[in-house]
Amino acid sequence: MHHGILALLAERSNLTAIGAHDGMTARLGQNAGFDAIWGSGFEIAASFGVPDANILTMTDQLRQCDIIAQAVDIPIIADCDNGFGNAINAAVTTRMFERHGIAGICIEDNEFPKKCSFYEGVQRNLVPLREHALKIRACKEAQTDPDFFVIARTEALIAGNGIQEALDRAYAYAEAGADAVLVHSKQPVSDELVTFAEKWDSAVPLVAVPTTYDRVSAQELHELGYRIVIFANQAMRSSIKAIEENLRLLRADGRSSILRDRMVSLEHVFDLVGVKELRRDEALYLRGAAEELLTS
Ligand code: SPV
Ligand code: MG
Repeated sequence: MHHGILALLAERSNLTAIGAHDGMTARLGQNAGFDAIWGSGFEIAASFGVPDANILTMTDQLRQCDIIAQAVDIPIIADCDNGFGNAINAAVTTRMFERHGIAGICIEDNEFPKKCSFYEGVQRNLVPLREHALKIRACKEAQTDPDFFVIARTEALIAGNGIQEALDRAYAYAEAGADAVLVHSKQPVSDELVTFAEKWDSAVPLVAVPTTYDRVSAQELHELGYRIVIFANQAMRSSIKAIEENLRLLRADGRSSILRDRMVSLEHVFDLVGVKELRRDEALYLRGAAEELLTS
C-alpha cells in the first residue's frame, strides 16, 4: 500500500526520493532505503532513447509511472513536466495520475514543449507567473483524494531570471495551493538554493534536485528547508556507465566470463523479481490443484 506524501512528511519530517524509469530501478531504489520514487521524465525519456522535451506523451509517462507503482510499496511522485499542455491538460493529468495510485505530481513552469533544464543552447521559455499559478490551482481543484500531493516547480533560476523572480513565482504557486515548491538550479554549487531558502518565508515545504550542485548532502538541504530532496537521475546514469563499460569489454573479449565479476548473478535477478514468491504460489495454486485432480 502506498502512503501519502503528506503523511510521510509528517512522520519523517524530511524525505529523500530516488529517480526511476521502470519497475526494476524503482525496486532498487526502494531496496536502497529511499522514502519515495521520483518517476523521472528525464529517465523515462532516456529509457525510450529520446530527449526530455515533451517528445513522450502524458500516457507514455503515466504508463511508466504505473509500472513503477506496481513494483514498489513506497509512494511515487510523478514528474509531469508542464502538465503536458495548459491548465486544462494539467487538470486531466492530475486526475489520471491520481487514479493510477500515484501519490503526487510535479508541474513545472516551462512552456510546452518543455526542454530538460540542463540542455544548453536550446530555446527556453517560461509560462507567465499567473498562468502557472492558475495551472497549479487547476491541479489542486482536480484532485479528489485530499492527500494527493502537487509540487509546483519553478525554472526561474534555470532560465537565468534571478532569485527575486524565483521567489515571486514560488510565493504565487504556494498561494495557488501547491503542497510544496521545487526550486530548480543548474549551478555547480548550492549557493542559489541557500539564498533562496534564507529568503523563503512560508510554511510550504521546498524541494531540491541536487543534480549539478552535487557536493551538498540531502541532510544539509533538509536543514535549509528543502524537506524533499530528489536524486533524479543517478540510478540511470550509474547503469549506463556500467553497461557501456561492460559491453565494450564483452565485444572485445567475445566471452561472457569476462563480465562475471562485473555484473550481478542470475540468482540476484531472480531474488529481485520474486522467483521465491513464484515458487511458493505454484506450490499453493498449481501443485495443490494437480494433486486434488489426481485424487478426486
Ligand atoms: C527529471 O528527472 O526529469 C527532472 C529533474 O525533471 S532534472 O532532470 O534534474 O531536471
Ligand atoms: Mg523532468
